[in-house]
Amino acid sequence: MTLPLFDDDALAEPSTEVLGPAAFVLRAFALNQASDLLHEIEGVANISPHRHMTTPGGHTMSAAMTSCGQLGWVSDARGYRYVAVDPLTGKAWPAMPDRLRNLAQEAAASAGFADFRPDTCLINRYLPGDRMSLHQDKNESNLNAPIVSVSLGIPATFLFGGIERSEPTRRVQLRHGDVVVWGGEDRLRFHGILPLKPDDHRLVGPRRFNLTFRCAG
Ligand code: MD3
Ligand code: FE
Repeated sequence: MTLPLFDDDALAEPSTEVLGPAAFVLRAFALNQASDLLHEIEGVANISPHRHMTTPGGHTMSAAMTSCGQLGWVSDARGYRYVAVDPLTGKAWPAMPDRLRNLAQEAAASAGFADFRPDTCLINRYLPGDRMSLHQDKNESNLNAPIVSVSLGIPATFLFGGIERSEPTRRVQLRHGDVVVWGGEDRLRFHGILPLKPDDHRLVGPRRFNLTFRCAG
């Protein structure tokens, strides 16, 4: 049987979808750890709360963000960058919980990337209607390392394009428990998230969390 447990969930049975030469969707990879992961996210957000950052162009991002690990991602009028101190609290970002790091490392290994040691995890929180416009992730110092992303909560339509913004995009549904690994030649693909539809996840509520593990420093 490969039916979802609930409509919002990844297929309950793990499977791998190949998106590119070095990009893989690991369906349901994090499904059985979801409630532990949500507790870890809560612990991080109790120290460094989710907040809406401003883009260099002066727009407010619709997803709210926080980070854990040695570095955290920030955006403001001066640009996008990774910093060791959370500008909201004036303190170091909360440490990356072992459970989160281990999950990311296992996902990377099962996609063929051994010894993935992320130094940051960006935690995006989306409410219905929130989106993320097409972009590349290239502020990380080590672009040879993959990015591992974990989706929790209500589903989202992920857009993934080419190395040039003008290339066509594919749509991939990301559900509660899905993990995606992007490395190699797929690492610099343009990607984004369409506005989330109104929905309510029985465990997470009317929201979606996305964790992205990176080697930024
Ligand atoms: C493909 N987040 O935080 S995760 C981001 O669902 C971001 O919140 C989205 O894009 C989200 O930067 C998408 C999937 C993802 C993450 C990084 C990638 C796909 C990627 C980097 C390169 C190529
Ligand atoms: Fe991104």
